[in-house]
Amino acid sequence: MKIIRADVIVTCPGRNFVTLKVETDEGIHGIGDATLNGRELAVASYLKDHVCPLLIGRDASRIEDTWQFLYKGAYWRRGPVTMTAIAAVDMALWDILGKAANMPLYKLLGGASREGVMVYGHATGRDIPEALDRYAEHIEEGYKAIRIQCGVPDMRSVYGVSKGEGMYEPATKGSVEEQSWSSEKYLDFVPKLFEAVRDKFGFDTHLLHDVHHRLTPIEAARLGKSVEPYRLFWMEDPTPAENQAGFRLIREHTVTPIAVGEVFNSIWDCKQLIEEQLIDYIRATLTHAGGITHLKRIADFASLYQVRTGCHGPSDLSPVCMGAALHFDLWVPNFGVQEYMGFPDEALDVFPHAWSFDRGMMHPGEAPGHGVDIDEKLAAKYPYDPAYLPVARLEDGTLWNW
Ligand code: EZ4
Ligand code: CO
Repeated sequence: MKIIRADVIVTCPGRNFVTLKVETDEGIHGIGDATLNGRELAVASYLKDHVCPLLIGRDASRIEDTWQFLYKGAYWRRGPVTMTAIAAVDMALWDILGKAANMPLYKLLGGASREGVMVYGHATGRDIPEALDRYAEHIEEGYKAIRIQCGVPDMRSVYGVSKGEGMYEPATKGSVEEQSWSSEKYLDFVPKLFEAVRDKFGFDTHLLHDVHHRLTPIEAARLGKSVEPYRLFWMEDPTPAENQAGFRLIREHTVTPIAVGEVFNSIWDCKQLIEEQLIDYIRATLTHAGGITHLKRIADFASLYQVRTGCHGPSDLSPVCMGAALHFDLWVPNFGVQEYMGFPDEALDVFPHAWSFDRGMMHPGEAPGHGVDIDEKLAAKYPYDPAYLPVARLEDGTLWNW
């Protein structure tokens, strides 16, 4: 089965997505997600100008060899743009293989390890009462795991909190939004938020929180220690992870579990964090970390150290990634949880999908491949609309980690 075409589709049904479509001489096609929020066209060009021509004539079933060819063959290894492009090819080829075998992807991977995939939703509010209302709604919808984010008094804007009504979307059109940040105000406030959740709802739901890279290691250690009574499922990205050894400092002080890795693109980004058991959950995701082929490698390595998966699943990864991730999650033995932010309605129409949601649990469905397709005619109605992620500055104007 030979690849005869590979096309990149850029569309904006509610937000921007980049999709790779690979076609074979047997009439089977597969698709992969290539979305890199705020830098979409760099990946589109990497694929169109450099990768797609190399795919023509290749055997579509040689997935591992194609991965190695694109990784080693570029000479310039790793990086989010390269690894997202490779991921899109990989996802599309697994989709094709599933369709050729008439099997859902999770069966090709080794079959289901569980009945369904526990996902966590986002409860966000401008203040504690609003955040608690959103938390209550998630409990009513059946969520077993809920992430909570909340505005901090006297701080202009906070990561994860929508400005108006409706879904949280970090990217803004036209220009870069400047947010402000004070670690002192946040650290004084956020334990009160978790206390309010546990006081009101008890300990029956898994409680998650995203620090979004804002603290220094010693501040993160203080946070983890101060919130131990509220038994978080995880605190996410407590500090930037370029310096993996920095997490030793956090580990010396707290038993609050740690999740890291949504910005990672390779097993090398995770290596020290995993082998020194400095984290509990690895958040690397299919689209940004080299697809099924590479995420399998990361998960197997993590399993040696009892680190479990917690794949990134924001609305800026397309429904294609969501579908493929659910197959991965249903199979992966060391599964932890899957993030699920939901999608704009227009995006769900552009990407017909086999996956389903029922009371906080998701299932990838039984369609062959990863079960997600693209309606190209509909996609063409939503042209690319450039948007940027925000930046954060300290109150004196210093550029900080967003
Ligand atoms: O800010 O995907 O845990 N989820 C997150 C996300 C990221 C966005 C950036 O594009 O941190 O909401
Ligand atoms: Co995050």
